[in-house]
Amino acid sequence: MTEWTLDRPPADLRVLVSGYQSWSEAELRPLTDRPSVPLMPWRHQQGHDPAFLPSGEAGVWRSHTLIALIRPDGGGWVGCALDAAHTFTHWEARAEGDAVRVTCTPEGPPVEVAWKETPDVIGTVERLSAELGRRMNARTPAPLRVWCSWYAYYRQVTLDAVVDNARLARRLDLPFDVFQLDDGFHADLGDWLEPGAHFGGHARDLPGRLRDLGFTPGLWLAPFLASPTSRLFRDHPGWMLRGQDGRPLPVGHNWGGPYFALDTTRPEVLDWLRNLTATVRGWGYPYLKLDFLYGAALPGVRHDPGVGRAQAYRNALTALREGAGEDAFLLGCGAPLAASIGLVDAMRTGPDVAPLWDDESRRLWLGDASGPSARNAVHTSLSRWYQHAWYQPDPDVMIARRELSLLSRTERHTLLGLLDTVGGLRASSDPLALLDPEGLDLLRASLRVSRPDRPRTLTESFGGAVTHFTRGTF
Ligand code: 9PG
Repeated sequence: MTEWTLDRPPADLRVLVSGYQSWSEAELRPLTDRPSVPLMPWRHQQGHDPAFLPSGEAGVWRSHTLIALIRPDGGGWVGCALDAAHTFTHWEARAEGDAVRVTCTPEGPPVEVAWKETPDVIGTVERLSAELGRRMNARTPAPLRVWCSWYAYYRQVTLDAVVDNARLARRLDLPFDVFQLDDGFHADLGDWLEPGAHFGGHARDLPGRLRDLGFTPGLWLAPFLASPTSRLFRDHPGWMLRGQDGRPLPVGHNWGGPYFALDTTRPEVLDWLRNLTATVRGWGYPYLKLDFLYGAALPGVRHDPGVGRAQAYRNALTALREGAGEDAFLLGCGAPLAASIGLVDAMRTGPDVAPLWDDESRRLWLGDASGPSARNAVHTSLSRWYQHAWYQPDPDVMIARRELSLLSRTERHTLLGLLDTVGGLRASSDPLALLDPEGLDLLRASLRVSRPDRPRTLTESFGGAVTHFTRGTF
């Protein structure tokens, strides 16, 4: 552990924290505020690092990889790990009487970190983040425009619905690059290669039809997970990450029940993962949304206890990359952020968008700002603006429809503006037949903002609003 003490700092310091994985909240808050801890225990695994949860104490802020303390004049202090391949770097800033104590604790082998006092925190955050990206050979390809089935059809998606949307997109001349099938096509969590009963077809039959319409086929997988009812689990119960009691460890609660994660320190699991992405690549999917990736980085009992969490995670992601191919486009989601640099092309940098602005009861009363809402998605991905040097950021989808949505017109336009500010991947998930002329204009605008020169600095993209951001009024 390394420690720094700031004696008598200004009273109105703000703290910028990055969160652990895609869905963990990242924010800029007065140091004296109290960070929230989700009341539901299963959210600790799904939205946070269970080994380093938010403190829940006023004035005590925890962050992964990067932390900054910002004075009202824009100066302050920045701490940043300069490598994340083997180590999760835990930062804590603690207001204590007249001082602030900052500690940095590596989980894993020692790691080089930078700690700087600076007149320009925003600029220093960007420079250190770029340095980390360079050292880890970040992949930052040109942005893509993606239609994704999730926020249109959720698990009720069918093969025909995706093809119908692709046909309509072609007819309307909507400039999508990728049509991506999300959750809902497979037999069970882990049984990716077998069709689900409601999908009305087989995922391997979709790519040809999308290609004929001029789109690149994309597919969603949660490759590290297995449901207790899956064939994967029945055939290989010994492949699961275990708890201290020796039993498969439940690693979250979704899809109507708990689920397990693969132990990626087993060579046969890495072979299985390599084979999975090679198979779907062979079906014709060069674009993969790899979701719930936190499953390979959880604390637990592994076959090889000598492999740390960050390394177990990177080995697993490397196997997926090897199977998919060097030229595949991999979007990480629900993923430890810095540990993914160099292995993914794009990364979800916030919680899910939903067709509503804010789920205030869940956020404030249950202490969980990782739930789906437009507010949570843009609040967190904006607070991670500097991560464009790590991968292409994906702030999640635009929702332009009026039907099947609680977003007001103003909220739809605000969502568009904030997604544009983050830049990176441009995604949409409306059933296209639902869009009225105004919705289509909004959708086109959200695709137009896709640009290869992502915003370099907040000042460029926010203009005068940058002061509001650094002052914490956003
Ligand atoms: C498919 C979805 C979509 C979406 C992903 C992810 O913490 N949670 O319980 C939780 C559940 C689902 C979720 C995010 C968090 O959504 O982000 O785009 O692909 O899976 O199931």
